[in-house]
This record gives sequence, C-alpha cells and structure tokens, in this order.
Amino acid sequence: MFEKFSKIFYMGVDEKTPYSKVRKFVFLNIILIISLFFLSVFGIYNYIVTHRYDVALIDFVAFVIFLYALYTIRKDHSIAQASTIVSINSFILLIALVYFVQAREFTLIWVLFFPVIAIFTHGSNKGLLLSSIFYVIVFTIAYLGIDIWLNGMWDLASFSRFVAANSAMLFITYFFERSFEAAHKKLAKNRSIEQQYIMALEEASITDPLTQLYNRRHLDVMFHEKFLKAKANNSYFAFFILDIDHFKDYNDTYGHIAGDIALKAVADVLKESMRREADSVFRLGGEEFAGILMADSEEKIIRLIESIRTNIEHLAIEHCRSSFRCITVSIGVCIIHNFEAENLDKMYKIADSALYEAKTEGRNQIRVKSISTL
Ligand code: GH3
Ligand code: MG
Ligand code: MG
Repeated sequence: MFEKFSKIFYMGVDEKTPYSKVRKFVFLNIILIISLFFLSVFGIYNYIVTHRYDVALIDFVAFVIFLYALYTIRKDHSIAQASTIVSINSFILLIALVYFVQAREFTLIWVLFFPVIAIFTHGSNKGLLLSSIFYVIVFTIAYLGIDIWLNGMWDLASFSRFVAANSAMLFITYFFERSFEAAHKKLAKNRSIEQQYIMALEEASITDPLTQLYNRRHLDVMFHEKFLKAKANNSYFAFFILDIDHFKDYNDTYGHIAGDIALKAVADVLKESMRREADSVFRLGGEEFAGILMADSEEKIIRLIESIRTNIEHLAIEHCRSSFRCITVSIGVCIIHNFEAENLDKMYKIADSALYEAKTEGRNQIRVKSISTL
C-alpha cells in the first residue's frame, strides 16, 4: 500500500533527470501534498469547531498558494518556482501562526518544519540564511511573549526549550544537507572522470594507434553517414583504396622502424589533403589506406586524389629499390552518382580492382572507375 502511495510523489520523474533534481522534486511533492491535507483539516477545524476565523483564513490562503505550487511543479516540473513559492508561503504562514495563535494548541511545533523546507529546497547555504532570518523573527515574537502567553505560563524555560529544539533541528538539517551536497559533488566528479574514460576508450577503439587515422572498424559507420550526406546533397561520392608501392622491399631495406615513419608520413599527407568535413580517411591495415569523399563533380574528386598521390611522391622519401627512387602509392577509386542502394562491399571491390590495375600498369598512379548503379 505504501508503495502505491509513494508513487504519487515521484510520478512524472524520468530516468534522465539528475538525482539532486529528483530529490527536490519528490520532496516538494511530499511537502505540498501533506501540507494541503493538514491545511484543509485545520482550516475546517478552525472555521467550524473553534470559530477562529483569522486562523482559518490563514489556512485557506496558504492552501490556495500551495495548490498553485503543486500545479506548477506537476505541470512544468518547475522546481525553482515551486521552491520559492513553498518557502515564502511557509515563511509567512508560520510567522503569522506564531503571532496569532502564540503557544496555544501546540502551534509552535509546526515551526520545526521550516529549516527542513528551506534547506532541502534551496540548498544548505541559502537555506541556512533563510532559516536564520525566520528564527530571528519567530524567536523575537516568542521572547516578547514570555510571562504573557498561556496566561503567563510561557516562561523563560519554555522559551529556552523552544529555541534549543529548533536550533537542533536547524543544524541537523543543515549538516545533513551539506554532507549530502559534498558527497554528491564527489560522485558527480567521479562520474565525469568515468565519462571521459569511456569517451577516450571509444575514441581508441576506432583509431589506429600508429597513424591516428580511423581504423577499418570505423569505416562501416562513416561510410553510412557520408553516403547519406552525399545523397542529401546530391554530390558525387567516392571511395578509394591507397596502397604503398613495394613497401615490403622498403621494410627489408630500411628496417621496420623506418617503415613505420614512412607510414606516418603517408598518413599525414592523407590527413592534410582530406581536411574538409565531408572527407574521411582510414588505415585499413598494413600499408593500405582508404578514403571517402564527395564533391559536385567527378573532376574535383579525381583532382584531389591525384594531388594526394603527387604530394606523397613529393615527400621524396628515399626508396632505392623502387624504379621511382622514392616512396610512391597506387590508388584505386570508385565514384558513384547514384544513391539508390548503399553498398560498401561493392564499392570496396570496385576500388580494389581499380587499385589492382594501377599496380599492374606500373604503380605510382590512380585508376578511376565510375559506375552508375550499385
Ligand atoms: P605492392 O607494390 O604490390 O603493394 O608491394 P608491397 O611490397 O607493398 O606489398 P606486400 O603486400 O607484399 O607487402 C606489404 C608490406 O607492408 C609487408 C610488411 O612488411 C609491410 N607492413 C605491413 N604493416 C606494417 C607496419 O605496420 N609497419 C611496417 N613498418 N611495415 C608494415
Ligand atoms: Mg603495397
Ligand atoms: Mg598491400
């Protein structure tokens, strides 16, 4: 039964809401619903049984204001607005009750709730300030009532007990909330560090460690993204495979470390040449790279890929076992201007067969295959 009842207080909260917000939302709902219940009971009681119309009026006004606050928090989830209404309303309501009803009928007991409301809705520091102002007023009224209230029965001892109990409540609530805030801050910091680790891991899982280019695993995702983009812009769309010529010989002659340096140099040229947002480059593995690009004409695509080839040649990385005397690359390109079907496998095969032609026809060149259907 309690399970069902407590559902009323957190109804409307979704999983994405941060915990500190959920906590305030639930607290405000509880305070508002329970206050509405008590205010209506006391309002009717004061009006019908005790005929204290002034107090009944206070209850009624507070009831209407709390009802409005409940409406705003339920409708717009406006926690800040509801917090302000609840605090101001409780502030005025409780001071008015102390002033009018004084120490009769255990009315002073309700004052204990103010620090809880102020601190839970406004945080420890603002809540402490608000409660202090509240208590200065309430304690002054109660102090002036010494030897007068309850036909003189409200004496200095009663006043002191009242001050002690309320101060205790204020500090318990204050330190509870302060500790909660500190713990929450630490938790949020840890969560953000975790988030950064996750992002770094995600980044590492799609990045080739040697060249810092995207790896083969990320090709499928990017291909899909870029294909849709090219389709939306009705651009020419190209996929190419680039392979370093005679790289085995290079490794055998200059060593594996020199081979790695050459791979990085080639990757840097690719990065430099494919800097537009529409382009992306990948290291497929070994000395093979791939690229995706789009442009409004085939010529522009071919010009860009040709410039990649010449820029690598112009690096002039010595390769004595190549007929070009330096490191060169062969590139196979597949260009489409038809977006009916998305097919990386097919574009890959076509680019690969173009690359094979570039290799067999002498290397250090690009071969382009344009196709109309995939
Ligand atoms: P082709 O012109 O026909 O492409 O000849 P190739 O020698 O480049 O081709 P092959 O596939 O026979 O050799 C590829 C070489 O690339 C083999 C290996 O020594 C080298 N290689 C692959 N991955 C790496 C790497 O991460 N670092 C280095 N240094 N070399 C690598
Ligand atoms: Mg090669
Ligand atoms: Mg190869």
